[in-house]
Amino acid sequence: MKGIFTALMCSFDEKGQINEKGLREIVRYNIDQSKVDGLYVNGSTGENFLISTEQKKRIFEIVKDEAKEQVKLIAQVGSLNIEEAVELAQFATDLKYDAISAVTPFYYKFDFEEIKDYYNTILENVDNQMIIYSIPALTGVSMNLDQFGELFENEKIIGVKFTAPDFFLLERLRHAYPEKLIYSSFDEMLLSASVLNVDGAIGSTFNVNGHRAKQIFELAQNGQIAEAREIQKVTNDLIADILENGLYQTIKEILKLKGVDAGICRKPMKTLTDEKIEKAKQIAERYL
Ligand code: NAY
Repeated sequence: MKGIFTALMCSFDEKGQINEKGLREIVRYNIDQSKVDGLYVNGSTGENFLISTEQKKRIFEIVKDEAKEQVKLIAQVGSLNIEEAVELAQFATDLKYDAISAVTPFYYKFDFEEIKDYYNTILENVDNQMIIYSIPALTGVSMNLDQFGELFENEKIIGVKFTAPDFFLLERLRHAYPEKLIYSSFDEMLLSASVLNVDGAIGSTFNVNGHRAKQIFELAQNGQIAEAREIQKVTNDLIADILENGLYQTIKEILKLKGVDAGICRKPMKTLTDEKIEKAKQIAERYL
């Protein structure tokens, strides 16, 4: 379960329906061209919070059918509707996903006991291993070292997707829980996290830049920091341009330029203007 995992995009058509052919092409591109170690399915990048339960299940099915056993698969099942989370966790487990992951419950200001109960409830109902998905900037939910430790007492919780720029907490977690899996999840901070000995990374930009993420991670593991820094620099030039132009939309546009039918983002995400489509082309030509 270690290594570089793409936070997988999903291809949607103008009506917001899943474009199965396009989704299969995205999976293939990640496995065959970028050679990533795994896929994180139905995360933020997969527009998970914009789609129905049936669509989430269909995406799990298509991705598993296309990837088979070629790479590791993590199914993000988190939901404010706990029955939906359990249903998706069972569904992905039946499909033989290697692990499930659940975003911390958000919107209502749940206290820690409620968050703990959410994870334990999902895990009581499913025979699989869980990776906590912590992304305070989007959920407003921050947990401290002791709280992570309390969640980790459940042996089925095998790690955390740590999507935060808090390197103090990251180092403390690494030190305190050497046996748990820690995935760094801001692609622009991959090298810094790798130096702290994370087990892997999960990222949206890996859909187009997975090959460089693999290089950064492997060079850092070999102690070749200067070389890794060069690649992180180019990576961050790319990420800065992508973020300025529109994150998910620009990644989809770049995939299209690579011959992958990545479709468009679901509303209320907007589509790119002609000017931004042109900019995406320039970004692809410059860096990819
Ligand atoms: C997800 O579930 O798809 C992720 O959280 C992937 C992590 C990404 N975060 C978001 C909010 O998209 O890869 C990062 C991020 O896009 C990247 O570092 C650019 O800032």
